[in-house]
Amino acid sequence: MSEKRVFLALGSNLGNREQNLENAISALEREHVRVVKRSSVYETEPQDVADQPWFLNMVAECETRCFPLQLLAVLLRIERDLGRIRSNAKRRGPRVIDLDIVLYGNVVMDTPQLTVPHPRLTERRFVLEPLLEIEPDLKHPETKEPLSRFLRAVSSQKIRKR
Ligand code: PH2
Ligand code: MG
Ligand code: MG
Repeated sequence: MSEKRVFLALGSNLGNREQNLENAISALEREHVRVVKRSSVYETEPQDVADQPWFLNMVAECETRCFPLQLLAVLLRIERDLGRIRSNAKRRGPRVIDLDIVLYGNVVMDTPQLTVPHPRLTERRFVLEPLLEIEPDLKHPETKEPLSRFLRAVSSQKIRKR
């Protein structure tokens, strides 16, 4: 299989947040997920669950030969290796590291394990802004809408470049 271009969202709001992002990038490289571009790091207001520390978020453009579900398995393993403990009671709550597939080439898929593009991509400034910083002309693979169109609707979410 040829290399596929994927965009990953990275987030951390527990422990040494910068270090957690760096450790995740290094772990990706070790797993043959080659990071070709990285956005700035942004300090971002928590969404969904407001009562938790602010996040550091960034987006990485990567190349990989992994299929989507293989890539997901790699990301979940890295999260666990970096100390992430998953709990149903704390969904969308604080985490050492979160690694999400935002875009996988132009793939559109919806399975119980994985939905691509990320289902909340267009609602989240902390994903859209770093993503468009790396690749301003990206379009939604399903609707072909320019992703930049969604920025205005999320402009009240507080984020700032570090
Ligand atoms: N992740 C969540 C829930 N809320 N808020 C910010 N600012 N950044 C995140 O990465 C984040 C969030 C669940 O994945
Ligand atoms: Mg997430
Ligand atoms: Mg996740």
